[in-house]
Amino acid sequence: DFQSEGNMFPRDFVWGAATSAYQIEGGWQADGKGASIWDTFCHEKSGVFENQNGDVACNSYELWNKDLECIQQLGLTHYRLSFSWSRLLPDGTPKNVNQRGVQYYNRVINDLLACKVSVMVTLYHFDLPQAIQNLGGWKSPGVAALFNDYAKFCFETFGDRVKLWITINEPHTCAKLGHEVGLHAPGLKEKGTAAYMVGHNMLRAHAMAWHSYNSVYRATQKGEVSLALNSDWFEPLDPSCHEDVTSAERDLAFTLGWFAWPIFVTGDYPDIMRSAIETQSKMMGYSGDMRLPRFSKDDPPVLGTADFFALNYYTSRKVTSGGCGDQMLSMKRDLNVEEVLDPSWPVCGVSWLAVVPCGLRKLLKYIKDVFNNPKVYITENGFAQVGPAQIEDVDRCEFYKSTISEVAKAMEEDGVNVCGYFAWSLMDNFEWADGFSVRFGLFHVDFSDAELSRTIYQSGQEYAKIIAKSKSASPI
Ligand code: GBH
Repeated sequence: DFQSEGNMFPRDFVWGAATSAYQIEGGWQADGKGASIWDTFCHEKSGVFENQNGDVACNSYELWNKDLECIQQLGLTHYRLSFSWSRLLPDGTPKNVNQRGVQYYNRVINDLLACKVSVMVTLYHFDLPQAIQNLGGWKSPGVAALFNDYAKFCFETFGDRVKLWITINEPHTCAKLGHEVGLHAPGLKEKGTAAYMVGHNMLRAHAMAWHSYNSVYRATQKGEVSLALNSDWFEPLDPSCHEDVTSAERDLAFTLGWFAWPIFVTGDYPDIMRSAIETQSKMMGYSGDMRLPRFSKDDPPVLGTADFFALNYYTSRKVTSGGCGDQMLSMKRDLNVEEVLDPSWPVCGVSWLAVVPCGLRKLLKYIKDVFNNPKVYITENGFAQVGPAQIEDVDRCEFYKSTISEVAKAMEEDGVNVCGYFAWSLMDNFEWADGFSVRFGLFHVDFSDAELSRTIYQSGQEYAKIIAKSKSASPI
């Protein structure tokens, strides 16, 4: 049995923390690395907080040993990192391999394994090689085959040691913030069209890579491949109001369902998503190509291309109908919901992050029921600080304790097959459009100090305690 404090997880439960390349590495042009769209986006001053950038970030490219010390101090069983595609392949293709980049990730992986820490690698966490953006980026159908080449290169080079792979992190965020809202690189604001095309090409890219692994590498390497999907938990503002209920369903379909339905349920997008988009196309007299594409028989099938479910969960919303002020075609108009926060939910540092640990339990139960009871890894979950850093982050300690206890309840009481939990993030880092003003770390990073010194937060100590307890008190 699991205790509610979360100290009775199965013995093989995965306890991790996560980071991503652009957010921590720095070394943006060290040793032959090619530029990525985030290098370009930041240098073009596209709206990042105080025009900050990830040129140096936590300098993990040079200070990896410090990160490893942090990982050991927490007692993690697993570390989730991402590869910088353009560090390994500066022009995006395996025609030119940057051996210094290969050496860097070899060292990281080998050091982790030597310390008995297993590795989960994300191949793509928002940082497309600029050379591929120049060919049209994720909007262009050809990107899928290029991604597949990159993925095969990584399986071939690192797959003898890496057994957990995430192809793409948060296609929803890449599509929406990168191509609809313009808050992320490449900063496009092509409302109501580009994001669906990008999402489609990401699904095609993911599926190709999964099939490559499945047919060429799985038998010898014996690893598992999935993609990390982010979703809030959405529930109706008034559960007795039919429109609120369908609005919450629509929100789930447009966020999680967009990517999970094709992979886990039908091989196609959710009906409610397709019909909502088609209705708007007609209403707005849209005469371009179909906005939400169809999957082609010429591509490898997407259905069944995940060996586990990887979930990034941060927050929850109450949903009610209407509320779309957009006069023009847009994703927001297609979705046509209004999202509100329950007044009882505390909002941590960043405005979008209401703290709702019980929403994670509900979302996990939903995933079990709707996506056929998959193995689930929570690949990201965390809590942010804004303003002067506080090492004694009592509220974040409470956050981790209550969230992990909700995970235990999901396992024990709802029978969800949760295999692991990764805190976001190992350390404070470059928080995309928020620059260094928002801190998600279990370790504080002093960005004003040339050494970029890492100091454990109280929440880091709390997490280490939870892990230690779990390891010593496991029932199985
Ligand atoms: C994750 O996304 C990312 O994978 C990770 O790199 C990042 O550091 C972490 O979150 C913390 O943010 O600005 O109002 O448009 C989490 C999912 C989806 C949460 C988009 C923020 C934007 C809200 N994100 N959402 S808004």
